[in-house]
Amino acid sequence: AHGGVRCKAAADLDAHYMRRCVELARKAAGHTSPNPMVGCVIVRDGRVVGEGFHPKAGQPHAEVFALRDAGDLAENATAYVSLEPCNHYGRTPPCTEALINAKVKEVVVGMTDPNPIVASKGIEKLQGAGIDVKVGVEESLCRRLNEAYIHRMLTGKAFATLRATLSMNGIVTNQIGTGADQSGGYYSQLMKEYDGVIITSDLAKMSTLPISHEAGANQPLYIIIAQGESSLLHIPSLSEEHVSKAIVLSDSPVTVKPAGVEVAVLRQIDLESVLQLLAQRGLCSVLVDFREAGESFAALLNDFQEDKQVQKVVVEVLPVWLASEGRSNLAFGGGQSFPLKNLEHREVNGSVLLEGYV
Ligand code: AOF
Ligand code: ZN
Repeated sequence: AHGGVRCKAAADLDAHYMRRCVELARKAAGHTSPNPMVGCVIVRDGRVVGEGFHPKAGQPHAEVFALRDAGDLAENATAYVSLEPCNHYGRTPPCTEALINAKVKEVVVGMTDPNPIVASKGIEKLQGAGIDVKVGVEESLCRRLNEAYIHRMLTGKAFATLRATLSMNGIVTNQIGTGADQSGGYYSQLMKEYDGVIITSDLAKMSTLPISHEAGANQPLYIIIAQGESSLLHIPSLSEEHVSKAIVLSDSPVTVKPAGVEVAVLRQIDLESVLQLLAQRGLCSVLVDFREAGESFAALLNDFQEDKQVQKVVVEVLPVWLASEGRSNLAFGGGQSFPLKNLEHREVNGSVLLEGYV
């Protein structure tokens, strides 16, 4: 019985340090694509001696920062990593080598890396060097952390989340809840975490582009859908700083456009080709921001469940009853009804936020 208690305590500790890895990894949210977010904690004799996370693609991996932080204390220590350590020379040398050279005794891994050039080879390499490896601690948390990275790796498409705000009577509205786009607000946080946001040219023309107000946030790439339009002269919010962060996707040649804006002409604008194009550009996640002025999205989003193009839905319900004449609801998604999975809800400044997976 004592052994059982000790085992449970050890498992609880493993989970505790892994949650810390995830917390560390999240510090780089919105900065790592096309790489995953990864955190690492080095523990020796029940004490944390090193911590690190992957800050940005091209920079060292989480393990390297944590090992540097631990210095000599990494010897005989346990390294916790939210993702399997890599075993390849990419932009940076393999983390397996760094862990072996540091003489850690044990490595606890949150999840294996879906990247085909890593896929379990990192674990095998560590085991081959005589290091104990434990895999799958707080695995669902680690998967959730990198749901977009995993999706892109497995499908070659960006992970898409559909977002909309509804009134109590189900009308789509352009307006978002009080404080939602201020620092700490849910919308500002989405803008920080997502690599890109898809909006219609109608919206781009009539209001300012959404931005994140979180400290140190990376602003998303603006993907402006312009179907059947040849002139985009007036996008008032495309200031100089935004120009490099915007791409217009059109199904017809755009003759007049704001200076400096990149235009990609697609034969046909369907969500699948858009998500493929974005993944090729290194985006892991994209928010499809459905606004009142977003009716041209309806075609894009038809059959999204059958197509498996949209992975997640975020709906904000405002405590307001809106005049309904001529207003739209979210009438797309194909002829099928289906439940959303892993539903979560919370109250944010008087609105209710619902999140679910398709
Ligand atoms: C880790 N720890 O912190 C990260 C890993 O181009 P590179 O060298 O940065 O390699 C990118 C790949 O390495 C990425 O696709 C993923 O498989 C892995 N990321 N691995 O051990 C880390 N960020
Ligand atoms: Zn690595």
